[in-house]
Amino acid sequence: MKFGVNTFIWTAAFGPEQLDLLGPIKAAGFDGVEVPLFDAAGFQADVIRKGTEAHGLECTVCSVMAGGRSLISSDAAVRAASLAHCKDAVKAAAEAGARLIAGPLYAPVGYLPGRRRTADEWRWCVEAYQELGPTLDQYGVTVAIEPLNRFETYFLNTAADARALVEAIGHPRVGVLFDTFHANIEEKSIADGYRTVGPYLKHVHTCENDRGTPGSGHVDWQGVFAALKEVGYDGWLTIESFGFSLGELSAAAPIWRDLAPTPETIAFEGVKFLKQAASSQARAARMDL
Ligand code: LER
Ligand code: MN
Repeated sequence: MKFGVNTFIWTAAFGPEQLDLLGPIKAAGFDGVEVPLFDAAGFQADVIRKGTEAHGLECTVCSVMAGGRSLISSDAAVRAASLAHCKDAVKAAAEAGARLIAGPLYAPVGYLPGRRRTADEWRWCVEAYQELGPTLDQYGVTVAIEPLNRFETYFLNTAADARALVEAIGHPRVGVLFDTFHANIEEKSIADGYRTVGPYLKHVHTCENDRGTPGSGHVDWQGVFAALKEVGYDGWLTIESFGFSLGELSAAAPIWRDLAPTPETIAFEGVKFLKQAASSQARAARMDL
């Protein structure tokens, strides 16, 4: 498995001013960084590629539907523009050297119309991803769709629904990002959520129940690592938390207090804990044999 950190902990954008983050991230033992993509046009693929390569880091991309975009809008023109944006985002991610673009790529985070999703919305989402498939193949990029908790979306909340969605899409480069923070709110058992996603699991956000330092709260990490082993997951474990100045994302995924003394505490203490938890799980699994 590979360990990553989402730079949302520090910043909403990643450009030349953020390159100083990469040395300490590498020194803390991470294999890669996850960089934000709100708008393909403003995404600094070249800076990211050169910066990560220079530090021996890999890169994944976390994206959200910003600027009024939605793949499930009742307005066909909005859906078409949003799909075009997703195609541009896939190309931009590939230019940055990323093989994975992940996030709640269906509706804006925090969009809550006060009703359940409709069959039309589900169909529009399936059709959009089926149309995105050839672009994913062309650029060798996988997309991992993230269910969010009920306070951040009404469209996709659970492991079961995320699996049903990617099964309906039926493209090998479309899978699920499953985040322990959301699962802690929506699943009866976080570990069983990972078992439900099973073979469709393409990315993991390893977050504590309050988005503080992994290992400092009540997420059942032993259970999570056992489930990841059972489903044969060998991808990224990426720590995600949010700073206070991420524009519309700060409003939609709000954190209004310090969860640790510094953002670095969440990332750098968190990765130590996750590495230890992963290796003790591996030891326990060997002893079971
Ligand atoms: C939002 O809560 C989240 O988990 C992110 O991965 C992307 O917005
Ligand atoms: Mn997440």
